[in-house]
Amino acid sequence: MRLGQGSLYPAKRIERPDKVAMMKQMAKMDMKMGAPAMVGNKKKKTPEFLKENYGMKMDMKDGQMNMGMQDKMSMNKGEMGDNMKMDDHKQMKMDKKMDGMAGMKKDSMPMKSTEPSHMMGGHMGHDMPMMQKDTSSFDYDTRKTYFNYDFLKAKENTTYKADLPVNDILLNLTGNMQRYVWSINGVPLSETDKIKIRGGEVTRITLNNLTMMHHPMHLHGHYFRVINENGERSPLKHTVNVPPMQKVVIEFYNEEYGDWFFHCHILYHMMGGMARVFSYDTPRDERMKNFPVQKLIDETDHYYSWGLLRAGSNFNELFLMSSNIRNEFGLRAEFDYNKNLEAEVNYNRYLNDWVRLYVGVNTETSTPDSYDTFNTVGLIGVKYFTPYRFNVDVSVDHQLRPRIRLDRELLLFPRFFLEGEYEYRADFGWVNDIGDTSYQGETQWLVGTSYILSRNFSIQANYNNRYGWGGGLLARF
Ligand SMILES: [Cu+2]
Repeated sequence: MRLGQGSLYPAKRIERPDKVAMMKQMAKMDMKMGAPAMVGNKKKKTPEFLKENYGMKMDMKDGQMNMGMQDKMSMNKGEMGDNMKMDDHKQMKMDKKMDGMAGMKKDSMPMKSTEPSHMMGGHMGHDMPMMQKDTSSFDYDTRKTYFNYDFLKAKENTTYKADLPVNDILLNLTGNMQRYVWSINGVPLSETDKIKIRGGEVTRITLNNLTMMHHPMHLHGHYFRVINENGERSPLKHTVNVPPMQKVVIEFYNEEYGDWFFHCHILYHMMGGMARVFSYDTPRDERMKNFPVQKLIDETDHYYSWGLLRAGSNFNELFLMSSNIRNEFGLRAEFDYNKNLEAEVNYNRYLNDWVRLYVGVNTETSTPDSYDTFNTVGLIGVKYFTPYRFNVDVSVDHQLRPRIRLDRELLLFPRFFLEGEYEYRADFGWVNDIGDTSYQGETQWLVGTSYILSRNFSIQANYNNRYGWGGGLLARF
């Protein structure tokens, strides 16, 4: 069916991306992308440090990319040998000629921004699957109407008096897709102070997006200038979108009072911590008495709970998890049908995005096939989610038995997962009596596959060296 008289344009054919090649390519580029959502050491990892060390280092306002980056880009472009991309560039050139000067300026913006977007398609590191969705599906090259603030021009001069003092603030937008923690300058709202705004001076904020998602940043109670190519006629907005790996400068001058909320308007990001309170350091509005700032802050640091149940013919396994930004409570239990059981509860404290320390209690049946005796130990350990997505867990219990666990899940085909798990625990007899031997080792491993049936259910099959072959259901809730 066709509505209207407009000319028809065929949908663009997009080649199937070679994900393996893209991954290789990304691995070669030694870019640190995605600044941490939780920087850990705030003194060392200042906003300027984050800006320098993460991200694409593209300066959209100056209209040029950082040289180092550009070199890598062009090199990789060549290696890709991507026909599709060539075509786009040719087309770009043609469009420019036809549109003349005016069009050229506008075209040149999205073009610069498109390079990294393509490259990002096979983003390396921790956030790969989500990223792909956000960037590669959107072809910036051919969409000249791609949202661009340079299209907006104020009707009159919006500049402030030139002699006003200017307070420059750098706000890097940061986040971690794996944990879904979003923050500013690597610090979520719940762990920071208000940003002081002084009346009588211009507040100029550089929003530098170090994530692979768009963040429409919104400031309550103010209109700010979005500095663009229209100079003194830069438009006034209360919300500005900051595209992935790009920078937007805003400024405002207001004689307001009290506190004003500034946040990403993707509410999931706001709830994940991507927000700040701007404060004029004057008393808050009386009417806000029942809404203390703490209430807002708590909103952005909720506990979320989820679980996983593996119900199998050989053994069953249950995971329960409850976590906010810094803290996590976990339960893991496995049991078979012959009275063998192991359960562990732990409390984890995140030091940064990938590392957590934990304490826990582990209990397991110490006589095979019987619930008669249990060995219960307290333990302390560290978990690390590594690049290439391995979970590493090293701990020692109060019987001085070190333990290492490794696991990895791999999406092999759409809906089809491969998983592997390995655990080794040694006992050197420092506490326990292990007889004449110098040490005893205990290994447990599992390889398995699962196929996603629905949001909550998968079917699974696995081999566990303790429980043998088996299969059944996997439920997520
Ligand atoms: Cu956001």
